[in-house]
Amino acid sequence: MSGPRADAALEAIAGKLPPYRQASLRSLVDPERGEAIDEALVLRFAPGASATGESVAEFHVHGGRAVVEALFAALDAVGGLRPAERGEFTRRAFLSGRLDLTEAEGIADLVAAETEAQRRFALGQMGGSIRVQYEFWRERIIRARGLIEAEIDFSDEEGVTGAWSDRARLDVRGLAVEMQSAMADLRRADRIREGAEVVILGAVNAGKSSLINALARRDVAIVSPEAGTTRDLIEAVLDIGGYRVTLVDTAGLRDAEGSVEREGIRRARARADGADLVLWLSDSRESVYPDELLERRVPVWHVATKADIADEGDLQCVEQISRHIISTVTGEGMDALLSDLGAFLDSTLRGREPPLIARARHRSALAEAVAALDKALAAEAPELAAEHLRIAADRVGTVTGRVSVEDVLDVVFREFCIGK
Ligand SMILES: Nc1nc2c(ncn2[C@@H]2O[C@H](COP(=O)(O)OP(=O)(O)O)[C@@H](O)[C@H]2O)c(=O)[nH]1
Ligand SMILES: [Mg+2]
Repeated sequence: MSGPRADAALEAIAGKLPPYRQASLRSLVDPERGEAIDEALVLRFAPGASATGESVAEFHVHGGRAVVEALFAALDAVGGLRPAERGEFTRRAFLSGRLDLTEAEGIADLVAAETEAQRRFALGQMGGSIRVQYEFWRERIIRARGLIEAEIDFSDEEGVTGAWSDRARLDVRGLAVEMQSAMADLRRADRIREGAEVVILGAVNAGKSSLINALARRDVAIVSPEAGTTRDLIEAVLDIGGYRVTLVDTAGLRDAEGSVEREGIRRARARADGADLVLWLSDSRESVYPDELLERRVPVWHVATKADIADEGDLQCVEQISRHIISTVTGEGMDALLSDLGAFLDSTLRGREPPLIARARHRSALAEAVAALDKALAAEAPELAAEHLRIAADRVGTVTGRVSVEDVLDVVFREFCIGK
């Protein structure tokens, strides 16, 4: 419970108020019916020293549904209370200045985190990694604006109106470059949050579906000696080396007769174009490295399959062109492939610094801020430049929530679960 009535409600149900921050055992009693509900630990936090910044009280009850329902009924009888909305505790924490919007978003991500990389990224954000940078940018924009405004005042005195100084210009240009390069981080952040994508391509019967099944440790795709079995895209979500990865199995590439298979092949190529990595599979006994791979901008690893039924000569030949030689039947080469994938994801996604953009919201604010900085740089008149800088600072401020952002709040807190 959070808010001014928290203490009164706690007292009505648990009796004597415990000292702040000290877990205390109490009998919970329905104040209306006088009936015992549970034996529970209760906790109490002072306004200004709680998660929401308000007076907070907690019941740690035995979790049976009947217990919780009886407690809710008792709370209802106390009056003046209502169930929290999604993310309302965090929202109140934001409104009372305990955290900024990016930190609130970090909490939502931490609650939803499934992989190590997601957890690490969310924890950093919850701790202010993004807030600190945006506040720093905003301060520097405001400082540059102050510099220009001082020049405006000064030039009035001297009776000269001229262009604004090179010093302020240099600052603004530096800021624009920094913020622009941070915008490129959205893809990396997306990959950490949503997962990277690895697409399996190759000729029919190369063993693509067998590989996705082996990696997913379950039968997601139908495996069959009949060519052209897989015709649509099949996805499996995996955790490889702490990163979330969507693995995509595709229709084998060949000059297909049926229109359904042709569509499958078109989709396979399109999906590969947007992937982070392509695994090109081919049977060790007839290994080919088609030209179409060389034209791709996405990195491609050549993987030779069915090592168990290839002979010495075949294997010597594929060793020249393959990054990995595997067999899904014996498991040969599978560990090496997995650890290579883990290292690849780590090097592409981890980076030296965590991304400074976690969401599209951050990116569009940054884009608007950079556009305003560019306009300031293009402006001759210092008054105009100062106005564009004011806009830029405002846009950066919307990310942390320093600038009034009523309309953003619903978007940010909607994705929370109830009770956070
Ligand atoms: N011996 C052997 N056969 C395999 C291996 N991988 C796949 N196959 C067989 O090759 C055929 C085609 O496999 P599949 O995974 O459906 O290939 P796709 O068309 O590329 O999806 C099936 O009969 C599989 O059992 C392997 O590592 N060793
Ligand atoms: Mg298949």
